[in-house]
Amino acid sequence: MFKKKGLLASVLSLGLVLAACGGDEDAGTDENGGDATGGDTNGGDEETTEIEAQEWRFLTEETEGQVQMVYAEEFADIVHEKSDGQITIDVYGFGELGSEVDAVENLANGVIEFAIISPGFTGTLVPEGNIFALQFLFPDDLEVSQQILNESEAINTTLRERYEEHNILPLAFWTEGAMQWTGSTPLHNPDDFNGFQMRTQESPLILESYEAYGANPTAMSWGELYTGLQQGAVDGQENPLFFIEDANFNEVQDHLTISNHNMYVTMTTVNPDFYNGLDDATKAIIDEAVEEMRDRAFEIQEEQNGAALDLIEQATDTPTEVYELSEEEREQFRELAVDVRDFYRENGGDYAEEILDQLLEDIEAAQ
Ligand code: 6CS
Repeated sequence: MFKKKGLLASVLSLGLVLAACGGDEDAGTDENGGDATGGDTNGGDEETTEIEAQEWRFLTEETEGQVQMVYAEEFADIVHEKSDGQITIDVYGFGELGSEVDAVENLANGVIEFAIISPGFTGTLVPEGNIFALQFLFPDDLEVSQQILNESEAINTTLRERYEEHNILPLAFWTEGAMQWTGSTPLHNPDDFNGFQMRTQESPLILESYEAYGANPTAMSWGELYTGLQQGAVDGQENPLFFIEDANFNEVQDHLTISNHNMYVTMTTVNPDFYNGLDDATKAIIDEAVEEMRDRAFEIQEEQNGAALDLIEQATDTPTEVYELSEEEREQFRELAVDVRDFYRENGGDYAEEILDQLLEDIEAAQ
């Protein structure tokens, strides 16, 4: 079982002897063709691996029950089980170890071992990561888009390397669902964004995208967003439905637009010095947990986003008018959004052009 924060990060000296044959069956092989569990060969038939008892920290940007927290808790359970109880991961939620931006720094400095980091908070550090802010870029079919996130070389090699240069190692890029708009006024076409105070994450390209619609975007932590919307400091925001409902933004917003203008992308990340310093057996446990969580992450978001619209519609004390954009209306936004790709090419760092061109090819191939 995962432990949800609060335990001392003591490293116990006890080791567990796992018989490679009876322990972790799919640990794989190392580059020498040997057992990737890194076991000693004692001259006999039995290879053994010692997994040292350890306690790691995993920080998310969300709160209990939300998609990232469910992900991190299940990830922790898998690692605990695969290590035969030797590895415990303490999961921390939003704000428990600083802001979303502090999380990026803490991960890179090794203060925490794992974090879920959304590229929207790394926009100035890793400009190439702004690619995920480009609206109407990925296919509307979320399963196809997730497959692209899993397989695209532009993302999993070229972009991943840019993060590694900043001491952030992305292990998986995954979606938390399609994003929708909420507003204090209706948002049906680009004119409705004229002068609209839009709350965004930190990414310069998210700001640019809303400026292209004529809005006045402001970056703000989601921890301040409910009050910001309630008091009119901002007029609206974008997020997947599960997040809008769970953070109660619908309570303080009269309008919800089903726009599907982009998907929310996040990353499972690890501190590279920590990860590269682990023995092969321990690394294999992490890698397997990451693989197992790929489909699970999709299911978790699908389930939560699937339930959220009904919950918003049932909240009749704080009614929110739901409007779904027509394809013609979406086309008006798409035309303006496509122009922002040039801004990314010019301002998205040295590899922006290469990443965008390769990704466009990957998207075409996937469709
Ligand atoms: O809007 C935000 O900032 C937050 N949205 C989600 C879906 N997850 C965490 C993030 O910080």
